[in-house]
Amino acid sequence: MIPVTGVYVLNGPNLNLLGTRRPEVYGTMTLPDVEELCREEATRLGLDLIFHQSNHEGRLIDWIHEAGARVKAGEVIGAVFNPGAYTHTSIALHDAIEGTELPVVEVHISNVHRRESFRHHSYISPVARGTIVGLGTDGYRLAIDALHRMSLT
Ligand code: CA2
Repeated sequence: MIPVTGVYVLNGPNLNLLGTRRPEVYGTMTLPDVEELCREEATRLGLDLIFHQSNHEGRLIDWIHEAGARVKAGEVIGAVFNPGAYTHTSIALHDAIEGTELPVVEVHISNVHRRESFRHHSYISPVARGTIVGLGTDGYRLAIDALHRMSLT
């Protein structure tokens, strides 16, 4: 029997507003649309999708701990993570990823390097396996694919 394996997709603050305004920066897809595209990609790869969004740092940390424990149990391959503005502020999220050794691919819908200088630094990138920036919501699909490829090596 083939074991069931999952992938987490975690979204930070204000990403529930996707598709409601600022289409020139974030595109027109809503967060439910992003969940649907992630589910399609996960299903194509034979993975279960665990998709969450929270505006609360502690909730995101709890999911990172949960995902890290499930990677160690062989139940999931890692997490795609768009930490929103916590990218630029959160040592706690950095420590959670480092402490759990959770394989993370960091995703940003917009090209943060073409935006305000305060968006240029990420506390997440040093503890991520890789980062996808500025490719729109397609970045989520690419990140799931990248985690899947990493899990095969
Ligand atoms: O580009 C990204 O994915 C970001 O992680 C999005 C964050 C931003 O703080 C990061 O610097 C880059 C913001 C998410 C808020 O999304 C909104 C969507 C529609 C309207 C307002 C906010």
